[in-house]
Amino acid sequence: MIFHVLTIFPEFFVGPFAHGVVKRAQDAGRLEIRVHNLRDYVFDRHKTVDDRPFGGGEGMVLKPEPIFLAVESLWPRRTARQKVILLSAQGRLFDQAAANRFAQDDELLLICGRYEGVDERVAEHLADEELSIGNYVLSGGELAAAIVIDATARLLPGVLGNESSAAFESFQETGHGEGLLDCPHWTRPADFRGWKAPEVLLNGNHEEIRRFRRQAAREKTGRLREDMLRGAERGD
Ligand code: 9D3
Repeated sequence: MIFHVLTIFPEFFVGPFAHGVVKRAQDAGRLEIRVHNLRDYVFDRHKTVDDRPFGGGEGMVLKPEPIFLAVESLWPRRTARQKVILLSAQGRLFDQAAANRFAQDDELLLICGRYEGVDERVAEHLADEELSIGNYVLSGGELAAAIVIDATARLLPGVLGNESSAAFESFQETGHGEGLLDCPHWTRPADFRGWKAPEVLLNGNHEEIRRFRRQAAREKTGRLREDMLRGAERGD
């Protein structure tokens, strides 16, 4: 699959895609990431990407023309499997279900918002979806774009090496059913500074281990993610 990123900070993306699963996906030819500089699509004398908001107020707003021009020049004839995603603080929350959907697409173009925001006509008439990665304030959409690409890339067939593991997680299964957090994990040493790994995990009784992990996942979900437990009770 091909990801396009449209940004005023193209150099931002050198680091995030040079490691781990995203690097391997690119090396394996499963994933291509093309970063485009929004300023390459600005043709006015002053090379301005932003302007003051109508109605007044703080900050600047990304102008619509360069963004429309960029998308139209990358995709002169856009198909249904070529999606435009606007990353903004005002978007719907990105989640695992969205990553699963994106992994089915051929080409995705991520527009990184900056400044106070993006002219609303981009959301209304160009983007298929407007997404936020969480309820906190970032200074732009670049980190969000890297996160969307990471979450999607690892779902692509052949990327994790283990086909079934991606499919498994992509249904948001934990192995303990019912949408809980993953169970906690321990490794050697069994005794680290007097803090012991649970004995049950060392005894080789797989049925007992399975029950322990399920209970530990429930306990941890209840403690850290009450919202997920309520979801599990509702069955969603
Ligand atoms: C006055 C309110 N504004 C700033 C405090 C709103 C605002 C404008 C622009 C908040 C954030 C941004 C820039 N953020 C993004 O472009 C962004 C974002 C985010 O802030 N949080 C979570 N996901 C995303 S995706 C893009």
